[in-house]
Amino acid sequence: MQGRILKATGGFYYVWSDGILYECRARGLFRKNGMVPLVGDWVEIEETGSQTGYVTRILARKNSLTRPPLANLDQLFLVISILDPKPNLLVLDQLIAIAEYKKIEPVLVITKTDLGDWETLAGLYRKAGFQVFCTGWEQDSDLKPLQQAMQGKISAFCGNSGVGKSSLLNRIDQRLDLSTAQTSRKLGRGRHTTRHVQLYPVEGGGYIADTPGFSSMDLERYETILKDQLQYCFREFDPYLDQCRFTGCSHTKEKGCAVLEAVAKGEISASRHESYCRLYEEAKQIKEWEARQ
Ligand SMILES: Nc1nc2c(ncn2[C@@H]2O[C@H](COP(=O)(O)OP(=O)(O)OP(=O)(O)O)[C@@H](O)[C@H]2O)c(=O)[nH]1
Ligand SMILES: [Mg+2]
Ligand SMILES: [Zn+2]
Repeated sequence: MQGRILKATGGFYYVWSDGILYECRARGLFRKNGMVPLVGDWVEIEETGSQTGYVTRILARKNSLTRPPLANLDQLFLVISILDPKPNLLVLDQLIAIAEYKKIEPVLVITKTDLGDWETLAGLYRKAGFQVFCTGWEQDSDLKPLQQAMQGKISAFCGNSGVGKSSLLNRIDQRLDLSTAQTSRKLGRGRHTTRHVQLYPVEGGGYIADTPGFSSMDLERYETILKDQLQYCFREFDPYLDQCRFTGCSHTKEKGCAVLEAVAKGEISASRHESYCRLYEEAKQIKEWEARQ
């Protein structure tokens, strides 16, 4: 039997197969070959009861992420709030780059538009070539288009703790009834409200994952992108990459760099290029560090 893992918690995998949710354990063999089943995985299961079983095989993955731990994503909704917490563009650009690297379409969702200027941020990322949805208390014009963008795809909401991921999913589909900082404050559960990754069915087809938020420090040991690949993870650099004077241009400080010229002319935003330079420096160090091993 085959099915999809919708939730993983406490050593159990919840596999949806043919209209039944099976509570499964994983066979020991996964530990041996170092492969851990992920939410989103398409797996083979062996029934041991009417709603229990074993995960015996993970079918080939389209892609996977370690944080949030998910497999087979079509798109990643990167959720950032205008305030509370304030956007960290370096972290955002890093997440976008990782999504691009893994061929997962990054889509931006700006929340809490009631708390300040959101048009500048939306404009910046639209100009860079991304789809951007904007929502806030008393701004729900993008809820329907956002719901439509989720249909027929496997997507995830990803972003800092407290940006309003769960609140937004509740507004899109009231039946979800996810706990949010607002509803759980009384329980005194601390900063993080959502505790596990779970895929929920989308009305009209597809799945959407709510994920626990991270703090920017968590990202240090995130996926690494090789420095020479990083340029391809900034989509607005594309038209300029073959116009630099030197082959192997790093697009950080070279004379005759077409990317730098585009930044100077305002065709590429300075903040995106700054993130690129910071990530490039990090990528360089990782390589040197690895080489020393
Ligand atoms: N002003 C304003 N506050 C919002 C909005 N959306 C959510 N909030 C508030 O932001 C807080 C955090 O919301 P959550 O939905 O729990 O955030 P989350 O991203 O799911 O957080 P984690 O589960 O910890 O990752 C709550 O107190 C919400 O009421 C909004 O559009 N405007
Ligand atoms: Mg949440
Ligand atoms: Zn260049």
